[in-house]
Amino acid sequence: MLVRLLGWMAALVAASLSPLAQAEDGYDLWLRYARADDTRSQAIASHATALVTTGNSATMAAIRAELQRGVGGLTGGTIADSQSVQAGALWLATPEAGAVLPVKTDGLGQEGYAIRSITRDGKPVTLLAANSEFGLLHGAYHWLRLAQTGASLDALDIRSAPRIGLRLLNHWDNLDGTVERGYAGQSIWDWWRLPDWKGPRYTDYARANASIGINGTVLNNVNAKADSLTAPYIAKAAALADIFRPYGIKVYLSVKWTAPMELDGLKTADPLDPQVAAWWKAKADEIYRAIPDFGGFLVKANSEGQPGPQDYKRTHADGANMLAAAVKPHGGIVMWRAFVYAHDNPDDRAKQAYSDFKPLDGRFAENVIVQVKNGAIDFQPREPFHPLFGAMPKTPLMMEFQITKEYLGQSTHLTYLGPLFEEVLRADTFAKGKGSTVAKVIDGSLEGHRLTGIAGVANIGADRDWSGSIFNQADWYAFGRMAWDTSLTADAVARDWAAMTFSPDPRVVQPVVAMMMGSREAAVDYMTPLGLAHIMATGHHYGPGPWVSNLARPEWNPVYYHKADARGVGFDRTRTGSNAVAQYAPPIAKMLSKPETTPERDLLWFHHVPWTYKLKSGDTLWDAMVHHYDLGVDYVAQMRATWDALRPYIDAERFAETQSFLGIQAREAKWWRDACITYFQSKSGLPLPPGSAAPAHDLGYYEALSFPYAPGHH
Ligand code: GCW
Repeated sequence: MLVRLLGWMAALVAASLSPLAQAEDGYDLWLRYARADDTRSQAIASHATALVTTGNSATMAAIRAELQRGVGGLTGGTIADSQSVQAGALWLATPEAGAVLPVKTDGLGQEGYAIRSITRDGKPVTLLAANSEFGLLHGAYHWLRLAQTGASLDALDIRSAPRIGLRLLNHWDNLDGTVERGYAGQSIWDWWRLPDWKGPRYTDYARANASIGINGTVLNNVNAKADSLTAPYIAKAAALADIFRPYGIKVYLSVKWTAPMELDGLKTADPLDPQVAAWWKAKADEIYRAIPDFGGFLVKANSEGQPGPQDYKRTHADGANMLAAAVKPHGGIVMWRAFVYAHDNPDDRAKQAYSDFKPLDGRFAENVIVQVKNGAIDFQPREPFHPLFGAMPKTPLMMEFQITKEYLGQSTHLTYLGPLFEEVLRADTFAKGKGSTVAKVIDGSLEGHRLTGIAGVANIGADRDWSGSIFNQADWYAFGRMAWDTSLTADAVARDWAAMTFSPDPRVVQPVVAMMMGSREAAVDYMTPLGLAHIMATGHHYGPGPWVSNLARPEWNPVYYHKADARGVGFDRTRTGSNAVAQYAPPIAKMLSKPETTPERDLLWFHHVPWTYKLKSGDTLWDAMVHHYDLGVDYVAQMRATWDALRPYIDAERFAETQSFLGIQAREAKWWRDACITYFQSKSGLPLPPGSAAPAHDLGYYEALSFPYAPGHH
């Protein structure tokens, strides 16, 4: 027995030394801290000869542990704790610690930090200064990022503070462990075994989020169950809050509007009923007893069948304000979603949120923030920015992005979302003249709001690699970085991510970033070019279904969105149609009122255009559409070739997974192209432009495909 055990152990030791054991499964995300080459490793070590910190809080312990882990991994050495500043030390200090800091921390707020190379008593040191330990934590991650990406650690003079206060993940995680629109396995919240079993993954989740500046998480699906507000589930949420607290991450819950009726038998959920208000107040008190720094509530009401205040002839403001009063004494907030459209409203779906919410501007309590999706329909590969941005100056609005790629290839397509985030944040609403960007609306600077926020629907699950694919990790990463600093470019963020995730070697970073940067446009091209939207197949929203016309609600059918007929294609949202363009500020509305002045990328979103309409290139709309579908397919082929050439530089496991997924993407991009071209050709009746290959099958073939077990659809 013993002999056998020893044999086993020898085998294990051998395996851990062999290169195969170096294969990576993606669990470490961008915090791998892989050993740097010798020159680099020495440079890092010389800037981390000692770690000078004060305080014994859990946050300080987390900072020290992360720096140890990081420097240890990158250099193979250790970084010793020291009481005094020595040459090459990393010195972390807050003004509270009594230090007279040679760096001003004014303007850094409670989360920002400064990193400066200074000389202290004649010795070169790196000072990391902040007003709070959370600021130090973020600064430590910044320094580690510099170390990981091969950036210089000399002559540093960095100041960074977020402009947006709430930078949250929204988990659409259900209590039964499934994740709505989740493509990375089951929920990471092990509700069943919480609050007793607190697995290490929760701490790694907090580390990953803190490293990119995320400071809050909504634990449960907006399609909420009342049960999440029962005592056992509050205790479970409290256990998670305890783990996240040292990392500066607060916990929030989605709530179901009718919880007082479901849980305690109240006769109504009318927000103006005193008993209902009292119930929520008592519930908030109960939550805050368990989670003193609980963030607040997120609410999906009167949307897609969820109950809400309108069921009692009250407004969204009535509902939000009642909940806001309940959490206010504790400093909590309410995030009220504007994603609403009603089955009995025949108006253009794209107009309904604005129509419902715009009249409520100025009617929300001060601790309410309205959460608006980036576009007016639903997380499409491309949408024009939501017309509510800039249209409710008296109400703080927060952004809702979708990190999980419900409509962009889910877990297998490589479609980097950084460019989508950048495009939306930089879009100009013209609400207060030129330069009134969406970023300025949500950071509060345009309209003078102090409550500010941005949320991303998480793409995290129990899969070993967290996000369902290595490249999907980049979307989580980019969301956090761009939420912290909306002026970052998608390209810069991709560079950091690629360097940390794979290697800082330019032979890796350059091609990986090149693949990533065009990948979202490629998905637009092979799925919904020129402003097409929502032509995905029923339910799972994965593959193409432009022909679908049999669903109960008109706006659930792709034909509602593209309106293709023998004459042309597209949704007329000008005055001759739904007039959704009038919801934008006058300069934008004017620009969008004519096809000639509408950006071509949004053409069919706003106009029904003849198939023979001439685009700026001189091509007809039909030819251009086919061309875009071809471009998308070609781009995926290029990504495959680029990735194949990276084989020598990437570990076997992550190389193989990405290679396989790119194969899936290539096949499916072609499927999208062929199915859409076949369908639209059945309307246009026009031949394919020269050089464009005939689709592989006829329309009946594509229509017959069905995927009842596609993941993420619950
Ligand atoms: O994107 C759509 C999704 C639903 C989702 C809804 C929402 C949580 O298809 O799955 O429900 O939006 O955002 O509320």
